[in-house]
Amino acid sequence: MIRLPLKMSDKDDRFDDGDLGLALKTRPKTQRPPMYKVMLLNDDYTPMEFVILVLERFFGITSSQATEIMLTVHTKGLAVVGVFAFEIAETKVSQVMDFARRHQHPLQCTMEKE
Ligand code: TYC
Repeated sequence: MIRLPLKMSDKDDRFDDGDLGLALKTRPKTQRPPMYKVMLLNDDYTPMEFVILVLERFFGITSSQATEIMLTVHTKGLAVVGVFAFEIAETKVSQVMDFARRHQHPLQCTMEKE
């Protein structure tokens, strides 16, 4: 009788040495950098149109999404506009705060570790 060599296949669990399971359970040495939520806060004076412009200009958000987010801030008091790495979040906050100050609006933008 001629014995054919056994064929190794992914579906044949006799050849499953568990490497994949081990790899998944092993903690990677590299960690992801922390991410930061950038939020807009409501106030009684900043015009709605200005907030929409800020969202479009600094966050690349479409005008219909920007309107939605602005209304969320207006009704709930604040909303997360985006989540970024530290330096990008910091830049967004500065850009928004500078732009609002230059236009003499009290709009507040803050960031918080996720
Ligand atoms: N509450 C403001 C108004 O009624 C509008 C507004 C929305 C202001 C969002 C700030 O982050 C803000 N004109």
